[in-house]
This record gives sequence, C-alpha cells and structure tokens, in this order.
Amino acid sequence: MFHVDFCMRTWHTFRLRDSQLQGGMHYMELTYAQKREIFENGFVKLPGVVPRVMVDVALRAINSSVGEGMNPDDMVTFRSRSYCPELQREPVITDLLSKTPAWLLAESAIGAGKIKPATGGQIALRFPTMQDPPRKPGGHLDGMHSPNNGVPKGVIRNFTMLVGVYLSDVPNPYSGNFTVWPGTHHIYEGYFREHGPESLLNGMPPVELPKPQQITGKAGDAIFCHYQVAHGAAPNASPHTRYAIFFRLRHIEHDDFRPEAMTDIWLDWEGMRDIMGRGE
Ligand SMILES: O=C(O)CCC(=O)C(=O)O
Repeated sequence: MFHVDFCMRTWHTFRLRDSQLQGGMHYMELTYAQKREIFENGFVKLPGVVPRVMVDVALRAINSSVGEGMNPDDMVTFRSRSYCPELQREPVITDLLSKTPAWLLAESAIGAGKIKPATGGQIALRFPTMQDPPRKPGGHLDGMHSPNNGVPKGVIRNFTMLVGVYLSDVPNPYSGNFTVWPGTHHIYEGYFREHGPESLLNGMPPVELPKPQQITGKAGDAIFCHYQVAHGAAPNASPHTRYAIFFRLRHIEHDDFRPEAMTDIWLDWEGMRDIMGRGE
C-alpha cells in the first residue's frame, strides 16, 4: 500500500507500465532520457526514489551507532570501506535499494532478474574538513587495491552499477558531494581495449580527464553510475556531515572479476540496448 502511494506521487518522474504490479509495487523503468544520460555521461540522478520515512529510519540507526563512539584506529578503514559496519547488511540499509523503486529502475537498465541480490551497502559519511581552501576532488575506479579498502593486491574487483542514495541534503558543491567525471566510462573502455583490463593493476589509466561534476541533491535522491566512471567524494567544507549509502550491483554473470565488461561496457546492461544507436 505504501509503495503504491509513493509511486502515485512520483509517477511522472519515471516510466510506469500500466496495471503491472510486482510485489505490490508498480513496475517502473527509467525513461528514454534517463537511459541516454547513463549512456552518454555514465550516470544519472533520480530525484526522490527513496521515501523520507525510510531515509529517517536509516539515519536514526546510523546516528545511534555513531553515538556509541568510534575507535580512532578504525577511522581510516571506515573511510574507505564503510562506517557502522554492523549495519551494512541490516534491512534498515538494504531496504533502501531492495524495497524502493530503485531496484526496479536498476533492473530496467541491467535486465529483469539479471542483478545479483545486494547483500549490503557502504555507509559513506563524509565529515566536514577544516582545510581552507579544501583540496580539489580526486577520482578513482573501484575495485583497485589500496591499503585499507579490503581489495587484495594483484586483483581487480569490478562490478556493473554503483547506486548512491543520499540520506542528507547536499545543496552545494564542496559539501562531500558524490563527484563524477562525466563520460570517462567511454574513455576507459577505449584505454582497456588497447592496454587490457589488467592494466588497472598499475594504477589509474593515464588519460586526460574532463571537468568533474559534484552532484548536488536532496535526501532520498539516488544516483545510478556505470562502474567504469571515475568518481570520488568532494571534500566537505560545509558545516554538516554528508550521509550516503552506496550499493555495488553485479550482473548475475559477474563474479569478482569480469574483464570482458571493461572492454565492452554495455555487455551486462541488457536494458540499454533499446536506446543504443539512437543518439540525437
Ligand atoms: O562518498 C562518496 O561520495 C564516494 C565514495 C567512493 O568514491 C567510493 O566509495 O568508491
């Protein structure tokens, strides 16, 4: 019932298939324009995908956990993996994806029944910095080894789609924004075709990057981002902590490493086929 009400409020934002219900939820899919944004820029922002009541339940659990205190020695790991690790697999976090329109919208890009169940989310808090001026944002691809991120040396762990959900408003740049380098999925695809996907073991490809975009938004907005888009968190020079959850979605045929998806970036995006080759 709740889902239906929510969908009715937002029906105009996404494409809704008449009278089709899935688990009590109207079937929803990304619009042509949203898929084109993913195709061209590698990402799209989807306003209001997660209802406020679910945002608040997640925030309450996170703030309660933070209030218990954090071991300073853990901070470097929390920063690169996840804060509040005990909550990562709890429904209060996983429902933000699996029990909201975010799941069906993601399936509309990757394929119905083609996404492995998401077992956990990264709780990504970006605390204010006192650095003035703040540093410029830096970008990376996920799944590369770094001392604290849990990816072992000598392996690459790519995936299909990064889904970010803002749990706090991020109205201005330099507020801990999720930051993307638009179009880099195409640039890196070309690079990996020439140098091989394993070249990522040597570090980020030495290519010229476009101007980064610091994504502003509101609590409840979701961002769908192709795995192969350079991204990072902007420094947070605002007075407020930025709260977000990141889910890393894998196509059902994607195990830890799927090099062929790095040189053929739409291989696992069945739902994008209808818009490809129709650029205008
Ligand atoms: O917190 C963010 O906005 C970005 C996080 C990120 O880049 C990552 O975890 O790979």
